[in-house]
Amino acid sequence: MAFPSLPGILGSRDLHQSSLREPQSQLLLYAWMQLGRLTDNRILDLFRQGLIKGTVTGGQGNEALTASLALLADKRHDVISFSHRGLSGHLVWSGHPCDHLNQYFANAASPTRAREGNIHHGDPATRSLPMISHLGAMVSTVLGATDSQRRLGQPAVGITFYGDGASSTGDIHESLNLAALLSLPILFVIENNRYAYSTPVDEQHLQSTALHTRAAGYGLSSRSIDMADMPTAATQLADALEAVRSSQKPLLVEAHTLRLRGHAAYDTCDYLRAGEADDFARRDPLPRFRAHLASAGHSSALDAIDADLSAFLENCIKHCLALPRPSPEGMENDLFAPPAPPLAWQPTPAQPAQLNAAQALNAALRKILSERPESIVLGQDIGTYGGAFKVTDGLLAAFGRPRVFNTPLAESACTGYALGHALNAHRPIIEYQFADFISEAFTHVTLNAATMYFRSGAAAPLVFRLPCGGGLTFGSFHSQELESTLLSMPGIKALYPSTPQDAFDALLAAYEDNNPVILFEHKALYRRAKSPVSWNPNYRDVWQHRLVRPGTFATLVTYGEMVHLATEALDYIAQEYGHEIELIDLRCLSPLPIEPLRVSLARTHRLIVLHEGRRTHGFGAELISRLTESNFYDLEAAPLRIAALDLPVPFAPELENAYRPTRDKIIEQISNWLG
Ligand SMILES: Cc1ncc(C[n+]2csc(CCOP(=O)(O)OP(=O)(O)O)c2C)c(N)n1
Ligand SMILES: [Mg+2]
Repeated sequence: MAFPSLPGILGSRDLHQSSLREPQSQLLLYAWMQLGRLTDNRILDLFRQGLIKGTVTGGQGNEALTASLALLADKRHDVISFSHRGLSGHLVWSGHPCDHLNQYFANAASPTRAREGNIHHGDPATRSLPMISHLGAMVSTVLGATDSQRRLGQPAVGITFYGDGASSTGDIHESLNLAALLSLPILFVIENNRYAYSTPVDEQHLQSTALHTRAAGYGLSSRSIDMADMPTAATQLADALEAVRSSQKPLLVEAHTLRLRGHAAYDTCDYLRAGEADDFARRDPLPRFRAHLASAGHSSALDAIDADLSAFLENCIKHCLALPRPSPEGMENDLFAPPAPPLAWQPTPAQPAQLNAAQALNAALRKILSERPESIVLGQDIGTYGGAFKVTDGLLAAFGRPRVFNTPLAESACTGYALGHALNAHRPIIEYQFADFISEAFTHVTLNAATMYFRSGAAAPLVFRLPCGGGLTFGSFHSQELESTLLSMPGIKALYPSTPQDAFDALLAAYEDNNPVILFEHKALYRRAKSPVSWNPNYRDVWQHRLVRPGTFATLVTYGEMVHLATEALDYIAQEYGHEIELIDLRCLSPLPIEPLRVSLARTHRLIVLHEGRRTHGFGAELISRLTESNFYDLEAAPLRIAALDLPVPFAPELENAYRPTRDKIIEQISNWLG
């Protein structure tokens, strides 16, 4: 069933700076603003009737800002992210109003397939980046997608909206700095509506009406625009947008805007100061703009627009209320983007070279950078210095900036930036100096990137390289194994190679996957030993386990550095006890290749799980649960779990050895288990 036809006045979604003075342009702008207001008002009614769930954060009072910029933008190239007050902008930018109503109704055909609610959507195909709730997070993602556009030679500007409250988040500050450093054409727009939930802006910042002055700290220009007076404000926005487009530099605009219905549907606004509500009503741009147009002789045109839009909106609501509800069927198949065919790799290096894991990863990065023009490599100190562990040694010299570049010390924004690239046309490989520092980017990794495909249908091909693990006396903040923490969040794939060849193969396999993939790189393996590394046509096998040694007495499952410790321990056990224990290197931690473990266990009847991470909530808990569920009647003994102590990683070698599994402790625990 086709959506109701758009009224004629909504026939255009483009406004040009030069035509803003023309009555037709102003009526068009008014019409889109009015559609936004009417829609937000009806959404509130429908929410109160129980026909819309979740929460409703209305854009009433903010229409002038988001509709103007959406109309003025070049929608063929530009990138945008709206805030939770941006419905008017969404309506202009893409789709039919019914698409956006479907999102609110959580209908089957909603842009997020009902997997996200309210205004948490976008349109990745037209570079409207789907919003996540975490305030501030969308900004860096716009930076990345805009940079990706620029690298493709597109004359794009990125426009990103955030509130006065959000402007206090670290992500915003990291993003302002990053945009300044990379000289990105970004229009940062603060929606200063004087409140963040119930907190007045003067409890947010010292300069409550001059948030834009912060730009100077990053070497950026800024402007302040009062949105009350349209069309003057629209002209000022057009000038700001044009300034970014022509200068190709970031600009911060503080728009003094309104939040007329409080924070959300349930907000009684008791916290407003005396007279403030009246002041808001007086400054409402929509009736002021209407009065301005009426006084210029357009009353009957305005009346006709209002009537047409109201009738159209009611038709849209009726239409959407009759559309099918979502079904959970097949939902679990949509966590990951479907497998893509292998990339057309050159079969090089054909001759095996003796490499350690760091060198193997370097070789894989060189291969990717030389064969795949869409690849970029970024991280702290990865340029001239070659990375803290020299994995990126020589890449900057060989491939140059901007394909290989140092990032500022800003894991969160740099991860969002990489995600923006991935959503557009590039495939970033981002190195975290130590795995531990990914905690700074937790939102972007586990909520923004990891959920992207499920909630928007957009693939996010990204590789996160994590030098992890201990045994090197680096203490609590440079030694952690974070696989169970990160992988308890759905939507991330993960590989954990234990040999130089697997490291080489894993990087290629991770790179060509259409999902965010974590590559765990145990630091002790970087220089552990050299072994032959060459092009392996079966490089995709790293998504499966590797049988390290066959056995009949028990199955030991492990990964990473522990594969090597376990090999030594099992040699000893075989000699001392005559028990041949099968050793499986898991290699892939997500999605978990569980079936081969079941087959092995059905044959050996005993299970040992070994990992370097902590015991409680550790990865072994998941492995043992799953295998016990499926193979309970095969088991002839209680499973043995060998893991680190439930402590922060201690520093001194004596303490760290007591903390994490060692060859001798593995032998001791298996011996005790044998009884
Ligand atoms: C990082 C983060 N912390 C807390 C929240 C909960 N929250 C949602 S909206 C909001 C207030 C936002 O204020 P502001 O940025 O000024 O935007 P406004 O709602 O005023 O448009 C808060 C605290 C959130 N979404 N994200
Ligand atoms: Mg606010």
